[in-house]
Amino acid sequence: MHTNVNTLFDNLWQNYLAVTPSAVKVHELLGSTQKDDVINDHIALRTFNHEKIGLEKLAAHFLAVGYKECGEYHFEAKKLYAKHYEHTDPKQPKVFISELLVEKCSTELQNIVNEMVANIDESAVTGDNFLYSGTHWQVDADTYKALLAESEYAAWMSAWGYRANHFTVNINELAKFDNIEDVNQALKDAGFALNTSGGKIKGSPAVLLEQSSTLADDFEVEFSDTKMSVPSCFYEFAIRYAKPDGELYTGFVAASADKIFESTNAR
Ligand code: OOG
Ligand code: NI
Repeated sequence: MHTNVNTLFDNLWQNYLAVTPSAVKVHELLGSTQKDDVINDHIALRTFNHEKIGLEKLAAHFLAVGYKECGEYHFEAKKLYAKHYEHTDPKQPKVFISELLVEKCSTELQNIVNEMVANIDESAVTGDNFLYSGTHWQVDADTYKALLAESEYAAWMSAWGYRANHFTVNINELAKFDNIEDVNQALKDAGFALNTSGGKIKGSPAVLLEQSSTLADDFEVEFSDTKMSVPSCFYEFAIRYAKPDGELYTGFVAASADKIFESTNAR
């Protein structure tokens, strides 16, 4: 496990950039006049609720560098469960970790996932690089498609594994923008495709959080039998509003998160 939070995020960022070429363009567009470039509100990771690599196993890496568990979220239809974590230093990005509830899925999916997970070396899970170690297995293109038919999330995991699936621009900290509509317009003008599931803007000032996101880049994956481009990772944009006590809301909104997951759907 890492002992330094900045090293952990630097590595997650480099690993994310390697399959998300549009992320650099997002920074150029939104952060170019700022000396500190873009501040990230949060990142997200995905896994399966398998004992060996469940969300608590991923969370342990963040607890080790000063994070605390905060909220939990349920996604019935997508068969997902998630928790979010915050650092004692509020300037560090929040972390959203979800897991697929595999036992709620078909036997076929369970068999595929069990085979993937069996390939993970137990000792790798606590290794420094686990959170940006990608896949520990190789599925064939038909297996990817079979997973996709049942769970886009499971298919994404089979192709990309352990890595940050998105970073999130903290709009509150941007110098050039002070609302999400203008951010979305600038992204549209620059040619980015946004996730429109549930509308371009998820949430509202009433729930203290508004979010939007790009659709994931398409990036080539080497499946066991062929190479194929599939959705990799995306960028999210979030603006937070103050609670009655005057402090910005720091949680997530399940109804919005449900739609953000769809940023890795095929275009
Ligand atoms: C996470 C989706 C939820 C948010 O900010 O609500 C989310 C994912 O796609 O893995 O990021
Ligand atoms: Ni997010």
